[in-house]
Amino acid sequence: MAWLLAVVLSAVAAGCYAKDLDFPAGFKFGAATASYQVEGAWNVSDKGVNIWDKFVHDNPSVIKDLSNGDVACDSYHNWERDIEMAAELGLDYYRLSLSWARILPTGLPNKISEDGVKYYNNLIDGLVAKGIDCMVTIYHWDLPLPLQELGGWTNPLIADWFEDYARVVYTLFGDRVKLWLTINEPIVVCDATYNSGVTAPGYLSPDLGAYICNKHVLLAHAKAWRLYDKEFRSKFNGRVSLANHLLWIEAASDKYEDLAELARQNAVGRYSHPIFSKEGGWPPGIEEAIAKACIEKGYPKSNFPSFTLEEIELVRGTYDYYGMNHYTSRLIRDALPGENLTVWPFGDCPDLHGKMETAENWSESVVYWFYLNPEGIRKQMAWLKQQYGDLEIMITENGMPTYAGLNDTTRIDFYKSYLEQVLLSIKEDGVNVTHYTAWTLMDNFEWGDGYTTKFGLYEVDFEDPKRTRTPRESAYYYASIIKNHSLDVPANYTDITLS
Ligand SMILES: *[C@@H]1O[C@H](CO)[C@@H](O)[C@H](O)[C@H]1NC(C)=O
Ligand SMILES: *[C@@H]1O[C@H](CO)[C@@H](O)[C@H](O)[C@H]1NC(C)=O
Ligand SMILES: *[C@@H]1O[C@H](CO)[C@@H](O)[C@H](O)[C@H]1NC(C)=O
Ligand SMILES: *[C@@H]1O[C@H](CO)[C@@H](O)[C@H](O)[C@H]1NC(C)=O
Ligand SMILES: *[C@@H]1O[C@H](CO)[C@@H](O)[C@H](O)[C@H]1NC(C)=O
Ligand SMILES: *[C@@H]1O[C@H](CO)[C@@H](O)[C@H](O)[C@H]1NC(C)=O
Ligand SMILES: CC(=O)N[C@H]1CO[C@H](CO)[C@@H](O)[C@@H]1O
Repeated sequence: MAWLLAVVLSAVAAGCYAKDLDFPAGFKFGAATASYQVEGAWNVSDKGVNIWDKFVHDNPSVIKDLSNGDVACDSYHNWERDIEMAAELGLDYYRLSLSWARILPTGLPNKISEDGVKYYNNLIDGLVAKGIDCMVTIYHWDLPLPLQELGGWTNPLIADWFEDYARVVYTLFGDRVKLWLTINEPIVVCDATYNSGVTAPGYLSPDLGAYICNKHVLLAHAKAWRLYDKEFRSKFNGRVSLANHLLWIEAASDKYEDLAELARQNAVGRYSHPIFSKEGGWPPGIEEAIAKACIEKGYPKSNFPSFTLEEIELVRGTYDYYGMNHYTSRLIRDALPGENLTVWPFGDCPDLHGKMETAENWSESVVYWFYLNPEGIRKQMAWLKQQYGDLEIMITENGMPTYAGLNDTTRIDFYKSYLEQVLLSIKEDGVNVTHYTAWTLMDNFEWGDGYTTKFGLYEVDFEDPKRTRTPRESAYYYASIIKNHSLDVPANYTDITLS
């Protein structure tokens, strides 16, 4: 009888295994890009200049390979090919971003560019015709230059400028776009930008810029969400959130648990608590911690802005789901006296005297800030649920960098290991994850790394004027996951036809 029992048990095990690798019915897969990283055509027609155009032209040496996004993937001209790739992968949706200055050359709605609108209409219509939904980011870092010259995200009026821009794009595209993200990664827009000076507009403002910007992006997001809720939701029935960049932070040892929690509130909470928590406002402990840091640095009082009660209510609850970009993890411990602390977000945590480390068994990628820790994505989502309740989570970016080459076994392993953790979140932790977005559809201008590192499912030949795209092995793998609705993909998955 033993052999029969063994056969039955292994059949049960195989059955469970297959089932456990299946995604829930209705789970959706997408891939993402961003306007400045793919579009090129920086000076066509009446497009206005944005802060990335100016930053890379004025400071070519800040980009590793001295490159820029003037042409990038030339998606402005290759949009039909982009749609074809999205379709052959079987994507349920494509996440793209709108270039503010391409639509509103002055940044303000006094003038709408016909050519800019036509480009996005072609792209959106083409996707819809193939049955692919659009997830549209309204702002992915390319601020029109005239608004930057008035202070950009440090000018409180930005909330109104952004609301006006949002009204234009909801009006133009809202009939076909049902998933909106107001702002991509505000922690990069604010903290990385003003604390490091190495992203556009390249303006360093330590201890001040990031804090002011932090408040203004929240107000801008909130106004754009409320506008949709009030004037567009009943007509278009879409959903709006923002995409936060979440670095998962753990204590380096038990004695740093409180520090780790404060660091999570600093990294995630400053851009989430005001929107997603029941009570709203800044996260617990943060105002006090930053005030202390400011006084220590010699300021007479805290540089961190407070919210009025009215502002707390304006921002609180302005979401229809949680949009999460996730890449990597860190361990945190107390800094040693005199220890050199680098700045947020991929450095240390100077305001909290926290030193970041990585675990020995997290393998390195080709990018200095990126270590692989698949369990981090699951722990991050469990933390979100514990903090903000049972929200719907859409993973709006996840992916890994490699060097050039079509045989990207490490990327396949990455998607497999991270998606396994997503399945565990859903099935073991009861987290309501409904969307997964691969970053990125194709290689593109990777900000400070230029074209030296590649995140694409498709390789792009940047030497070729046509910017030819070729599927990597990971593209076949991802297409097969989507087709199979499971991580249990057939062994012959590379036989799928991609062009
Ligand atoms: C646009 O920029 C390119 C460089 O990327 C330049 O060669 C071209 O002359 C510019 N076109 C116009 C109309 O200014
Ligand atoms: C501190 O770290 C920064 C960034 O890595 C480096 O440029 C600087 O030289 C370091 N300073 C000291 C005193 O080690
Ligand atoms: C790293 O080691 C920890 C502790 O042993 C373990 O829980 C975790 O699963 C390991 N992670 C990886 C990526 O191997
Ligand atoms: C997940 O969230 C969506 C949207 O709110 C909801 O329709 C769905 O029922 C939720 N699923 C679970 C398993 O809670
Ligand atoms: C890709 O590389 C791996 C590891 O080097 C190798 O096992 C595999 O056969 C290669 N696949 C292709 C299609 O070349
Ligand atoms: C893989 O092999 C199976 C069985 O031979 C076949 O039915 C299926 O069509 C193949 N898949 C692809 C993508 O060619
Ligand atoms: C839903 C689906 O197509 N499932 C298939 C995934 O791949 C495994 C292994 O080839 C098949 O057994 C499933 O039927």
